[in-house]
Amino acid sequence: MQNVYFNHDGGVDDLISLFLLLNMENIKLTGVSVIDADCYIEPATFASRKIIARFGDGRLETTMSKERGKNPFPKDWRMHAFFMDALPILNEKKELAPLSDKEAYEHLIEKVMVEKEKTTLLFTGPLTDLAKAIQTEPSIIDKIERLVWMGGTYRSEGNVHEPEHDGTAEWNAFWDPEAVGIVFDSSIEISMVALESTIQVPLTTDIRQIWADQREFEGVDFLGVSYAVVPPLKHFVTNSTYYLWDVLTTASLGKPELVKSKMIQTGVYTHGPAQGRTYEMENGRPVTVVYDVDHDGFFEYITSLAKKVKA
Ligand code: AGV
Ligand code: CA
Repeated sequence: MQNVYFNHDGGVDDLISLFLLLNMENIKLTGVSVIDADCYIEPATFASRKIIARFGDGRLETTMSKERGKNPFPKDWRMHAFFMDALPILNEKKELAPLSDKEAYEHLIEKVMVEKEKTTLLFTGPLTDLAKAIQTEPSIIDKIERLVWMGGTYRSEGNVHEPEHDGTAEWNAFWDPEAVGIVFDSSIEISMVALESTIQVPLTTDIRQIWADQREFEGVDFLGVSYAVVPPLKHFVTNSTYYLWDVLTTASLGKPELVKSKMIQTGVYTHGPAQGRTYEMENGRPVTVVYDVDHDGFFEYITSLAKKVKA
């Protein structure tokens, strides 16, 4: 059993990650926090509490971050949280898992410190809450097994297409580049699931069909319906093309043999037109970066986790 604390930002793949984590046998979730980045925080928090109540241990606490980023996410993407919160499957039983009144960084510190064993941190949004936690309570570092983060890229192209930016950054890093700098300056072991691996798992119509074919399983239907709000990759990649970024990151925790990683020495730009860009440099901060994934094995794994939930 590994302890996992999950901080996410309420996108479709963040919330599906929560759902899948609750169905993994080798993982004990110790807390969940939501940050107001690629979502609106109220529906994203409600959706999290409903997912936990329906599919998990109803005592698991969720909390809301009060942090704000440098570069806001596009509104269209943030709206997905309202869709997720409104899904009938999450509202049928009118159950809500508990909400903590602590701020996310305090909740993170508390949940890590209270466990006897170390905790793995899973972050599928910006690193803002972790940066604040290590600045507030540096002693948590000794109790962190490692950080598994969806963010960054070492490709020449990122996924930020915004005015005054050069396009080299990944969004979670771009939202709060300084937080990435603070976490890189700490001694926490870091595994990054960067764009080099997530671009291998786009949402396609074939994947949708696999889920549609198995919708008699309530969990698989939940996957299919959730991903219905985002466009599939059909003709060419656009700014709204959806990949299974966070779900791949979460799956790499539950089943590490699905991915291949390599060590990179890194830095991050915190200001200017490349802000949020992670880059390779000699004598930089060592991180492990996932660069390859077993595509079919990954989709089989997540679909099999979802199949555990029958109607
Ligand atoms: O950069 C990927 C991160 C992931 O944590 N997010 C979405 C995932 O939750 C931002 C993002 C990039 N492109 C997007 C994003 C898109 N087309 N739609 C929604 N979010
Ligand atoms: Ca996310």
